[in-house]
Amino acid sequence: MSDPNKKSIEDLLKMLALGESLTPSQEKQMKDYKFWKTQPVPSLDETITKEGPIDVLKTPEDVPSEPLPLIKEFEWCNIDIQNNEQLDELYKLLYDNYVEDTDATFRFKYSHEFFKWALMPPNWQQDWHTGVRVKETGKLVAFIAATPVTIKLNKSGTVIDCVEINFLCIHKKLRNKRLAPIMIKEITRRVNKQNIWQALYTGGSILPTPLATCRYQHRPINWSKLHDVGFSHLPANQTKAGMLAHYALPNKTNIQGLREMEEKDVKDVLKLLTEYQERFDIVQLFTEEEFKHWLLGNADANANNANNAKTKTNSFGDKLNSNVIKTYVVENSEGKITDFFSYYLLPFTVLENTHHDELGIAYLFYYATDAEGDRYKPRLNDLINDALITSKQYNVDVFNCLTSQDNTYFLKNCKFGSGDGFLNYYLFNYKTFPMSGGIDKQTKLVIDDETSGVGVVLL
Ligand code: MYA
Repeated sequence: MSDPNKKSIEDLLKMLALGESLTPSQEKQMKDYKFWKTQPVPSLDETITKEGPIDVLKTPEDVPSEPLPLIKEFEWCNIDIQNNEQLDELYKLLYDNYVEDTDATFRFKYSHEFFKWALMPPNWQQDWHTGVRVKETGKLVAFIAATPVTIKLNKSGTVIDCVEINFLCIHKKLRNKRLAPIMIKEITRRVNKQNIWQALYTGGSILPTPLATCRYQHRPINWSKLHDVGFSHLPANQTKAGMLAHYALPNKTNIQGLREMEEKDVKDVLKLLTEYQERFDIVQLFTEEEFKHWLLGNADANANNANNAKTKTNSFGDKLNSNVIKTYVVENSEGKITDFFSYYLLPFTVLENTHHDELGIAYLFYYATDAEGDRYKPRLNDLINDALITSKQYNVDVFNCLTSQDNTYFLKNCKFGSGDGFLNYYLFNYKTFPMSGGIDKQTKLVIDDETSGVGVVLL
């Protein structure tokens, strides 16, 4: 029988979403958003009739040069991601404060390599890694990051240079003191100073106003371990052996020509993705340099892993294999890249469990195929099934994705299940037509075999 005190995968997923969906009685109205109602974002009840920017009147010269004032005990700082001590400070802030886990049984296990990958893509800026310290002690108590990203809205063909905002975190002791609006206004100032006026961000909380909402999906890889740590319960009328058999995966991948992506593939894979992404409403555009970073990892961080025994080299002696991002391509017999998939790894530390101290988690990232028509759905299913199989070698215990991209074409066959967590997508200072996000607006159930509109993947 299932133990009601144990966490279910749904709880895990809810936690990953960093927020929960609100019941209608808990929903705030626009007037209740004291901060957000002052910002250039669509209102909650607004029907979008035309896409476009909201506030267009400013130039960088109109933007103040000085940081926003903080109360006198605190000061602004930049976190130097290349400095290991400062990375450790960021790690500690996020470890203790980023995720609300009431039982304190698990935490995100960020590595230096993960931070470098997430925060140092080409054209990253030092002063977009914004922290707040206590003046007297120097203790880091808050953080927010912006990274450069180019977005394309396919319906209108509009390309927007914007930033992605992530890792907003305030120390638990400083919560509910209206520091978040100051952090957001300060990062807005720093980004605006660089003549950038739009931002993309996601969150579990409902704010004015999501352009799409996606639902978390999870696929157990190591069911018995998930059960051991209390993440999966045994459904009624099922046996452990039955669950193991249900989720069992072979050790060998199925698709012929599947191999790890190498640097020489960057151009071809980018072309494949760019063409594939035309099916979505909102997509990320990449330069080759950016694509290399996001799909093969941060060169500096990978180099730092040179002593790592797991690090492999290819036949040219190039260092392969970031420990964070895994990308595989399918090369056909004529040497053409026909498909690819990628996922990133961000494990949990498991606390106070006698058998396990870590839980391996993979998150689906970008993928594409040139298969069309009747071949499309079976091909996506084969690709993702191979992604699941490859993930076993990296000790992945659960493979997660959202209902974004065209994921609803494979969720069922590949044995993903819906979690309770939802992820809302937002654009700052831009109105877009709403997108389905792969779920029914009312029932929140997955809409099978229909594109979500959301082609962009945020960490
Ligand atoms: S999402 C991850 C967010 N982080 C966490 O969930 C970690 C744990 N939680 C915390 O550290 C704190 O609870 C945070 C709020 C920091 C989240 N996004 O200071 P307060 C509004 C936006 O008293 P606190 C990520 O990183 C809230 O509605 N706004 O609250 C993307 C209220 O405003 P209003 C949020 O709990 C971040 C006000 O803040 C969020 O102490 C994207 C209350 O402030 C949230 N996740 O701290 C940020 N949570 O009165 C936006 C609460 O109106 C970027 N609030 O309801 C916008 C674009 C900026 C750049 C633009 C460039 C052009």
